[in-house]
Amino acid sequence: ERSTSSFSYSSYHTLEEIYSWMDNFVTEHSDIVSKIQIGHSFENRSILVLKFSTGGSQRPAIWMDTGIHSREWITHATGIWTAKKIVNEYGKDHILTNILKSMDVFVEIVSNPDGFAFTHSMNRLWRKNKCNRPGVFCIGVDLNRNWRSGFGGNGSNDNPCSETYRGPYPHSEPEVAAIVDFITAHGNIKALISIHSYSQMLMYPYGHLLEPVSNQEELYNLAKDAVQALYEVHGIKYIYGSVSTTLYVASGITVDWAYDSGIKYAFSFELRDTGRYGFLLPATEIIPTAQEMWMAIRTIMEHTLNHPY
Ligand code: PAY
Ligand code: ZN
Repeated sequence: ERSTSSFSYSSYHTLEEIYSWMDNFVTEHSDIVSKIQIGHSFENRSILVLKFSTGGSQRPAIWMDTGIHSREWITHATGIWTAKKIVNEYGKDHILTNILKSMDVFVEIVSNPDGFAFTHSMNRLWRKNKCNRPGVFCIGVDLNRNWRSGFGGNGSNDNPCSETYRGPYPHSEPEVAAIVDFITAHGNIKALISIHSYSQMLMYPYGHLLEPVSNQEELYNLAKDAVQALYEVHGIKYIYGSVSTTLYVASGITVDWAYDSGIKYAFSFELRDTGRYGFLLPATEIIPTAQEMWMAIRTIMEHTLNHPY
């Protein structure tokens, strides 16, 4: 592909297609988009982040990741559509325009490139990364159990053969360490949105504790507003609350680490559906899923802009 005009936003794509779309996208929108390599995966693939910025240096920023779990294909597709939406809406939508006048947005679309390649070549339902350590019989660490906050607690597993294997120690996986190092070095990330599927939920910390976080009332009200904005697009219902009380107890997850690192607006989405198709969501649902999620993340970004800290 030589340009993004021939790219189908309503289809699922391979890693190679996504990486070449990214190159074209950055070239075509070089005024506001650039590409940053933040690390390499276990199998040495590039880990890439799109940066949306209208200037400044180390502006307060919003982080979004999709595809931490490789089988959750709707999340990569939604990330791509959202990147395109950001460039389309800049200068048109007053809220997004205001956000980009004073903040940057980072989007990591393929957060687990090895796992994603494997879902195309060998096993469509692969969730973990592809790490392979001497003396360890099974392959892969769950990248949503490998973070320091609550590492090793309930809802994570120390058996390498488990789907929720936490890994040998916090941030042992290069895909997690790349994000941790990037966000820490940046030092000015104000909101983090981690996208998963499926279940139709919008959640905030904690996953590893049942106790409410200190700004839980604010997060609850913001989640409520975001879910309402989402509902108004296509009438799809998302439930919301903390991870531990809405879904289940899970330890070592991205949003808990973000929150404990000082990012007080930390959210995870579980996109469509509620289980009819699950991870195998038909491609016809990509655009509606992305359209409604856009209204929810726009709500979160606007609140972040209006509540500086
Ligand atoms: O969004 O971080 C979150 C919640 C925890 C997720 C996890 O277990 O890592 C929830 C699951 C996910 O998206 O990975 C839910 C899906 C349906 C699953 O695989 O069980
Ligand atoms: Zn997931």
